[in-house]
Amino acid sequence: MTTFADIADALAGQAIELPSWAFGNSGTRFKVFATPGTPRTVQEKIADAAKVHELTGLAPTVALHIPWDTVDDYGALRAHAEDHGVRLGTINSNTFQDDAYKFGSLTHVDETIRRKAVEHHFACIDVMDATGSRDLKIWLADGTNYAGQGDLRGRQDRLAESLARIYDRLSGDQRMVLEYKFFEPAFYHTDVPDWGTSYAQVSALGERAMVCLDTGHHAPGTNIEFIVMQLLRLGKLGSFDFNSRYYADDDLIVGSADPFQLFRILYEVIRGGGFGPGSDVAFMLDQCHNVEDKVPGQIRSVLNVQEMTARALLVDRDALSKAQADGDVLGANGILMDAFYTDVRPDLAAWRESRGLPADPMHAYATSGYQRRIETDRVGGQQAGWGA
Ligand code: LRH
Ligand code: MN
Ligand code: MN
Repeated sequence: MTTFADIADALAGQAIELPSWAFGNSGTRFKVFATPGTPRTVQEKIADAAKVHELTGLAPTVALHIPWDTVDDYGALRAHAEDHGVRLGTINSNTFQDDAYKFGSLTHVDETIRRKAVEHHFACIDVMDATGSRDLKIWLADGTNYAGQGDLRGRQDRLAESLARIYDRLSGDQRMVLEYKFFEPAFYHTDVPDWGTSYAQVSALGERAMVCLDTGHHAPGTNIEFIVMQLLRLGKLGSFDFNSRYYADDDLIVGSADPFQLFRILYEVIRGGGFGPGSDVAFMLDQCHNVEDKVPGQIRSVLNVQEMTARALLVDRDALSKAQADGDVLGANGILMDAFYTDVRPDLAAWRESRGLPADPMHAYATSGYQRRIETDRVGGQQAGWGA
């Protein structure tokens, strides 16, 4: 039997990166609702992220999206983050909002467009140098809408060449993580649609190029934990973008739609050595809060990840291995389900208090007065994405 006391130390090392864009207003193509208190600047997004970390101890870094979070002085932004008790994390590039990229960016047939996209990534690496960030995250909207519209093979070859130019620019311990997504905004084909394509592309680059797995970027019914297992087995799982989905890339609060799936994913992460000392898998959120308040939305999200991590750590792995070896189908399944059904919330509350954190961070936020303050102080908050 594994008990909560056995896993308490392992939990202390957990870190979940918050996306700056989760604090901005977001919505669908039908409507973006303005939420009172929304940050007006990237500095205010960082202040909100720091509040999440202060109350949970779980979110020490904030990811930026360039150009959404462009500032003149990244050294000053880094100092601003550190003054608030957090650090700047992953730098996300963006080649999906410029007219030039209508028919592709790193895959475009026109060398001048490809160069523009590659140079945007060089600029992102300059930002990383100033912020001290380790990871450059690349997600491409590149793809086509109609069969025959593009030469699939040629686009893949140009992608390889563009990525190599970007990879060569990295220095020190900087890494590139390549995110895949099976559709949207392109609907016929996407140039990096699946983990296999991402894996093939990053493997050709070298050790510091890895795959980013966004949980919302798979077809319904995909066994995501299997992909997690395989990428860890191959040493190529660089990072997660966590969120929940019912239908497509819904970007809902992680663990809200299917907590059991989150548990199964985290179990494979732990089983595969992707959690704890010696692992460099980055845990990030990639979510948008369309109708709920954003700061508590992020607090709920990191707590959900923590809770499912605790349950996954509780799996009695020795007993599970034995049941598996014995061909004890229902016994093995029962061991996994026992851990999943364990209510760890009282233990986690006590664990937090023993570390000087509020037992219930959601309640602590609700009674802190922070939401009222930002609603009064900030008028005209921004849409997610369109930063300072
Ligand atoms: C694409 C994506 C990617 C982007 C983010 C805003 O759907 O998941 O990670 O950078 O959304
Ligand atoms: Mn993502
Ligand atoms: Mn997405």
